[in-house]
Amino acid sequence: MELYDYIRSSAAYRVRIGLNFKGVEWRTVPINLLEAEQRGEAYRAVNPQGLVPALRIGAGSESDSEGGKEGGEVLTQSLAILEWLEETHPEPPLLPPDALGRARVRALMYAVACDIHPVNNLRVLHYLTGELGHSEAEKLAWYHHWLHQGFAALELQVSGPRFCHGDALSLADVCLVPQMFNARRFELDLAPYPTLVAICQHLESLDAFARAAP
Ligand SMILES: N[C@@H](CCC(=O)N[C@@H](CS)C(=O)NCC(=O)O)C(=O)O
Repeated sequence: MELYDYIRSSAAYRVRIGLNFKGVEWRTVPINLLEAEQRGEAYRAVNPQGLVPALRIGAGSESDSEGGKEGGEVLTQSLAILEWLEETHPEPPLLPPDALGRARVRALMYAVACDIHPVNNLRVLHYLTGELGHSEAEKLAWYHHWLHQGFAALELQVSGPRFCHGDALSLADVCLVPQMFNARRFELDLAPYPTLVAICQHLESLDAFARAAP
């Protein structure tokens, strides 16, 4: 498998953790977000959204005679990729065996990936300081505001002290660690979130997470 990847992308980081945890073989295809490669024609042919990650699966399955394409299928959206990975590589699991547990894990992962992350994405922050003319300080205030709102709720929702849900690794953990990494980069005060910090410290010591880290 080939992962269209940028080292500091939280969404790509989630998928790197998932791929490592499932023990599949993959290689990275770097897309430099700082040089706007994600918006270039070549990458838009892979993912018209112009966002990383994208995962190419089954590469090489098409013959060269069919237009010399890279072959295979391209999956986009980190959560869809992780769910696909879970369905096609069920062991070791990243979702609990019970329906209630799965709903809880998905609620936590969506809280991070659908509510916290999108308003703090690179293109949103660039729009604030570019077209809308806000200062770096205002950008940081925006980032901290939305992170604090999201993390305050998450701190109350996670089980801890080792995992977000119960006593096993799940997709919620896979989403939490990259968001915490990002929060540290933007110098968010994590003192109000001792449970999230403890979970993250534990997860970052695990092999699949350590090898995925930026
Ligand atoms: N919902 C998407 C989000 C993907 C996304 O926002 N990726 C960011 C990096 S974390 C990106 O490519 N940003 C490029 C840009 O903002 O121009 C997913 O989960 O895959």
